[in-house]
Amino acid sequence: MTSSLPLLLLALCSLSAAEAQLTVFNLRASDLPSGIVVTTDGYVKVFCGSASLGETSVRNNDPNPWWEEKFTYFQGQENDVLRLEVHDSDIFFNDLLGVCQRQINFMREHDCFLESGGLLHYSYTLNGNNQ
Ligand SMILES: [Ca+2]
Repeated sequence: MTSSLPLLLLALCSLSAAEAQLTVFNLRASDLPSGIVVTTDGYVKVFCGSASLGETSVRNNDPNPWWEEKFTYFQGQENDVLRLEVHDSDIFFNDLLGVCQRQINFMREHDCFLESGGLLHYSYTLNGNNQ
């Protein structure tokens, strides 16, 4: 199927904007840049709109890390902006490797190319009815 077609636009969908539970999971990256810094120690910060959902642990010295953390937000809404920031941890400062940002919709798996190189894959669900 074509569930990962990045150009598929679903903006015309007119679902209810009721609050729902957003769950972000299955975060993994590949080919994170390792030439600029001594080691690539990746972690991800997760945001929905202006809310911070938290951040993953740091995967030390791994250009192809994955993270087991799940992030849940109970006030998610269709078309909220889900934002994931991939950072490289360092002793003195943290480098931002790239930002993945897009509106929540039916597309539940994404591959996002990072500004500094590499790729971030993530999945999410948005559950609207909990009655
Ligand atoms: Ca580092």
